[in-house]
Amino acid sequence: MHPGILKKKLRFYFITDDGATIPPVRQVEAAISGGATVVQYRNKSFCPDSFEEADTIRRLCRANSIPFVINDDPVLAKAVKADGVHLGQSDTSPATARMILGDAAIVGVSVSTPSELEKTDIGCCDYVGTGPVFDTATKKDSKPTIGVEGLKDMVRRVPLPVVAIGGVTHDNASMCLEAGAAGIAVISCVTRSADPFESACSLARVCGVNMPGKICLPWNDEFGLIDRLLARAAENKELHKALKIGAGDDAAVLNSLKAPVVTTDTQAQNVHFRLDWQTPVEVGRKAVAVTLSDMAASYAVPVAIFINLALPADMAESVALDLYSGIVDEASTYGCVVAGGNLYTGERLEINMFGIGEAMTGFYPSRSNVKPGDELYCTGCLGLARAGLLALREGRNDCEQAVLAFKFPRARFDAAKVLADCGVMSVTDISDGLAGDAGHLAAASGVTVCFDVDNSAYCSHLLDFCEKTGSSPDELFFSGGEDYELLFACPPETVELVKKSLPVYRLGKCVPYDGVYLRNTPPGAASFQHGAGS
Ligand code: 3NM
Repeated sequence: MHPGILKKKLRFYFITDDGATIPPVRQVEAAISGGATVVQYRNKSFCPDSFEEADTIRRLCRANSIPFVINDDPVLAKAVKADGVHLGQSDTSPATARMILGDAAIVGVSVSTPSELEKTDIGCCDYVGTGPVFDTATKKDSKPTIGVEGLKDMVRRVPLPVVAIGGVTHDNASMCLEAGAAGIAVISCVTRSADPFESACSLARVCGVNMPGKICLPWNDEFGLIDRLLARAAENKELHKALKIGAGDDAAVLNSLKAPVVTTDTQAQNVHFRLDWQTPVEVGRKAVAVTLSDMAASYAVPVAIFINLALPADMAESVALDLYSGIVDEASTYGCVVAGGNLYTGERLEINMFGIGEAMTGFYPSRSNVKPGDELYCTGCLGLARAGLLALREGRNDCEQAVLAFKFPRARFDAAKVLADCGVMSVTDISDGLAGDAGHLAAASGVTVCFDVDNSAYCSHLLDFCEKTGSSPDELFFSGGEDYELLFACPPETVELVKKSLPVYRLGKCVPYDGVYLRNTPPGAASFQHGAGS
């Protein structure tokens, strides 16, 4: 987890109580619906029978996008697939915990005093818990209280986020935050309160975090969920005229299409999107735009889409419903109906989408139609979506336009219509980056593309991003993927015709194949390949 994101998640840290009258699962429900931002499972008498309890709490945390940490034991954390572990001074060392759980895990450690800090290898940790700040009856073997001054001193010394623990309540939590703590950790203030939910809400208010008011439950009712998804898909009645039989039956029946065009695409969690960067609605919208972009590049008008959805068992039902809302809304902006789909349990959220459309014209553009002498152009800003991805990865909040370009690409049917009307014969959408997609055109047509890019092709938002981050505009322009602008090649006189209706940007020209497909690419320009976590 990115340190900036983890720091926010540490704000309201709830720890389960193995001595309270209400069971830990109910405690966690109250804490999460009241606004807790991270949950630690602490059970000093853990036995194999407790495993189910830990697993239920993990599923609740997952469904609510809340990190789930296990107290003391990294092996147990691994076994219950927790997001991390919190270690005491007498537990396994942070380095061993890191080895067991891997780089992506959250590793926290309790440090009470400067001398403990000296002995602790915090280089392997993500945060430090410090206390007891105030008197506590919950931890029987607790150390002497360190007070707010002791907390301040630790905040000064520790180069990681510090979470204040021990006797923290709504009355003193703000003192801890003012002392520089990234967050507060509580047990009894929630678990021993007459109303744990209200108590969590009061703490959330002091911490300045959102109070959801309810808990999201993991989906577990396939047929019920399908009905609710279908209800969302049925919202735009007008678009359903494209169907004789729509979603909900064994198969959809479409009104006959003269020249059907079919395309497919997959968006997979942690490969194409991340739910800590994008909301489910945003993910749904982008999945549609990306799928339909191929159709725009084929000069087809979209008619219907079908969705095959893999949902992790511990994902909240609300994620699937929001995803579908994004899908239905985005599809309807292109006049396209959601005509059916399928649902299954998968390891990660995956949206496999199929689009069916109808050809706009009597001819089909193809990557293999480029002729020597054609000019190479694109329909909009390149590299900005990749800049947005980098900004999200780095947790930057000063690159709004770049992030918008990454999150909300458009399938360029407007541009495709102009190119089709002007008779442009060779088009592709830029999903892999300019160098990659120009390479595809060149290889399919057996020509060489000589780049000679107009300065005006570099949009101001891209240049602004590069100035702020020290990135290379050339590298992003040539290698950044996912802009979904159209790349096209045609004779110079056709370009003049296109320019009357559409702003386009010159990238170079095509010449007879001379032994390489691409000439004049700047150093480092390579097609973007999806890797884990991209
Ligand atoms: N660790 P309450 S104090 C689990 O000082 C724990 O490291 C502490 O419970 C430490 O919020 C503590 O009920 C107990 O005071 C916190």
